Amino acid sequence: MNYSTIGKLRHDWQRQEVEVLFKLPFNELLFRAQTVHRAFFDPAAVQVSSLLSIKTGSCPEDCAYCPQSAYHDTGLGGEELLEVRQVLEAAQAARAAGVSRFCMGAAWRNPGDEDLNRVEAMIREVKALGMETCMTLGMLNPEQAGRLQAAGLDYYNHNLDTSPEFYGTVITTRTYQDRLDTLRHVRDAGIKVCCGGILGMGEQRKDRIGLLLQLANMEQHPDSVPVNLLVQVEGTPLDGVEPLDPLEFVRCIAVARIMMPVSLVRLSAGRESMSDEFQALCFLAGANSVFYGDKLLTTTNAETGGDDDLFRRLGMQRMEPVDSGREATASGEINYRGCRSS
Ligand code: SAM
Ligand code: DTB
Ligand code: SF4
Repeated sequence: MNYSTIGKLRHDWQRQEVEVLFKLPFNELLFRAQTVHRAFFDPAAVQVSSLLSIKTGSCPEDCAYCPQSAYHDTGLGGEELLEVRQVLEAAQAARAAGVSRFCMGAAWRNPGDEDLNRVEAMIREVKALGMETCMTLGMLNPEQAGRLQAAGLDYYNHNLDTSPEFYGTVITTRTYQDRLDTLRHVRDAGIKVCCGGILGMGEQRKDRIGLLLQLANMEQHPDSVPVNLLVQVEGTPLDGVEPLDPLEFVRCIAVARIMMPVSLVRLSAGRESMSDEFQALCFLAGANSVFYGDKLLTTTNAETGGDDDLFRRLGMQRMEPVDSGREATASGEINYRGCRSS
């Protein structure tokens, strides 16, 4: 790696150079990722988000990993969209637990225009608590993205999930291009993009590289990159798939950090099955965000008591919202707000 390139955002990554990164000796790869990480972030700071499922189950999509798909019998019933008051109560509890960003997810293919009225109220109420807001509601058209932006939404989560080549074996009811289109509408509306994927679905390294290339070669890197480790759920087609080697997962985090130096890289679903040492390696590789709270959307998360203990033992502190802000100019120079800039 040419260290003089640290500080430049690149959008022209070639498959071959990413393969070279993956093949580096583990210690060399982690050293490089650490070097990049420290150029832009305090390595002891971790951004903390929490999740709430605002509309659970009976989803019309067939995502093979997901317990909420109506195609799979996972014992989850379909629920109605929560009331604003219920969402507010959950957000207040998260704020009291020191969470800075509140993420709300709905098991929809896309939101209906009527649903958005209530969703907009949720955004306003949660923002009024002084928290950052994130929504993941499925596909959006440009008008819907504009409405969410006007309501004050900070982030929209919409994952590419895997490489374009592997995608068709996981989801058939919506295309890769549909996802790219939604991401474009979100970006054009001026909402920050949260976009990542899932590892451990039986994909090969070339697919993990394919996903990272898609993310890092976007015109603007996603502001936040959730890296999920598949949570295997009984009744889903991916239950029982060969688990991913933890060191390969750590390599992916390191390569994501190198390719997207100023993005928050979130250690997302799957932490419950990871040892403390596995998670510590992920933080060393450049992960600097987690979902905190006893529940993800429908499955259990790592326990908060264990997380508090882990952060204390690792000497990590929670990042203030301002620390995750950054501005990259057209020339690729970065003006970093709140975090270390050299
Ligand atoms: N329905 C919306 C959509 O798919 O865009 C939003 C909610 S969906 C549950 C959000 C993301 O959660 C998915 O894109 C996927 O990456 C992740 N996810 C779902 N089930 C998972 C699982 N079992 N393990 C890991 N990640 C999962
Ligand atoms: C993301 O990438 N991971 C989160 C969030 N975005 C919405 C969801 C994880 C879901 C895990 C399975 C469940 O709890 O239902
Ligand atoms: Fe539905 Fe989202 Fe689950 Fe796919 S990932 S089945 S779209 S809730």
